[in-house]
Amino acid sequence: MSVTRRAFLAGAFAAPVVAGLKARPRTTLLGGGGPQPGVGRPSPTPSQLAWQRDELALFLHFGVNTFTDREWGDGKESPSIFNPSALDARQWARAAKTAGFRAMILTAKHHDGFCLWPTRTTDHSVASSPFRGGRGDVVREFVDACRAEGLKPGLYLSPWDRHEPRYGDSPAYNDFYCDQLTELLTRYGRIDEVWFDGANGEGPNGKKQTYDWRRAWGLVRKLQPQAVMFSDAGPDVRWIGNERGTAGDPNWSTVDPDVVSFPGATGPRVIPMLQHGDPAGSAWRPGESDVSIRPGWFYHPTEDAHVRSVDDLVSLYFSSVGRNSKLLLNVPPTRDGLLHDVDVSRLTGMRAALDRMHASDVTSGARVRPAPQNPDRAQPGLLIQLRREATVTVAELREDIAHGQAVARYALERRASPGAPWQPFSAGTTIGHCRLDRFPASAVHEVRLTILDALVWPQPVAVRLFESI
Ligand code: FUL
Repeated sequence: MSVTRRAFLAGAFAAPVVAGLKARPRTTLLGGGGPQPGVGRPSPTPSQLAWQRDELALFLHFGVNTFTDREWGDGKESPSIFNPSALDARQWARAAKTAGFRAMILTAKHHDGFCLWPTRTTDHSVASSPFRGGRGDVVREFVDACRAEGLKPGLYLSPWDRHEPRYGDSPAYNDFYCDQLTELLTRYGRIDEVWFDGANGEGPNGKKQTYDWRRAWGLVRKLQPQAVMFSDAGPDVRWIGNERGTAGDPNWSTVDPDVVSFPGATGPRVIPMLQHGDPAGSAWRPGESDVSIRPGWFYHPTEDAHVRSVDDLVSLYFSSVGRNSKLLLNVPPTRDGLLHDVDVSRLTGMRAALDRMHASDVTSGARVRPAPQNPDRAQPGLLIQLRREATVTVAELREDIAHGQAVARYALERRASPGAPWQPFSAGTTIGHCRLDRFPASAVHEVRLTILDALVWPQPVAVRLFESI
């Protein structure tokens, strides 16, 4: 527990201060009881909490498209083209770990229907390919590499399957899909995330498939109860509503589940709900921001010159992790089965840049007190007096979301030196698991955080300020 957090617990939200927090209509979320922090409000399961605390996951789009130079295969690809001769999943995992990622998600099957594991459900798999003489299993190598590097494995199994003839014959295809899920969730030990894409295109027979989501979700719960399931509609974590790596602002981790009740749901309220969540929402469903380091999701040699820059990756971190989301960054393996050197160097550069930004926590050892209250506004706040004057470029705020999310609006002010006037410094909406604000280098001696609006009495908010080195 940080010094600031300890002080906040001890002081800023002790009874006299909390008692002054404006009673807002939304406190009815408490179900009519007294406004105690978190009581009766949606809060994360242990798996959702662990998922969010990981902050960074690497996405790996890999399959026949890697060899055809396409983004969406049509299902007619011959397995004979799949031959990543130098495949080394440990190289993927080492690159991820070195860059501070804590999980990886592999496309076990994309829309083309080609399976990266030797499934019993179809011949359209690695078992029919020249990879490792037809005895290869990319999912196995991926999971083993995750375990070896201490990363959590996740799997993407596309419901849309352009190869499988049963697609569009709804009950039969749903059986087939659940059989594939069962293989993936019983053969490889613990899987931490199952990624359901909402794409629901035509079948090879031109027929439309009706997915049985309740059944698929129930199967995951039964076979891997600790895994979080991702889709537009969760049920555990939601798509953030775009593929640009940008969470909404505000971004609540709660949603109204009726607005996005199944993956692929449409309507005017869907994207705003995915982007922003809903402070009055009844389901805890934090947002995951998926985005690719390259223009495409799969590797294309022509995109080697279009890999995102380090600055760009750092911006993605601020617009996702820094807005109470998780960043799922796609880095696609090449035809050799390796992450490209350019991509790996950008990941390393991103880590170095983030480490430089966070190297000097000037709030460490600071004096922390409750802010004197303005009786008219009666908003809780916090005064942080640094041990020295510092030049600050990043502010990090964190709510203790184990009991839910509360803060709707906050402001930070600074004093450049003792006795100097207070100046606005930064302001924002939601905080949640992590809120990061970046600003031009600013001289700071003392900082005042004010919680301007909150659903309920907030749990302690941890504040850290960083000086760039
Ligand atoms: C989309 C897919 O259609 C893309 O190919 C990619 O897999 C992306 C992450 O999800 O819906």
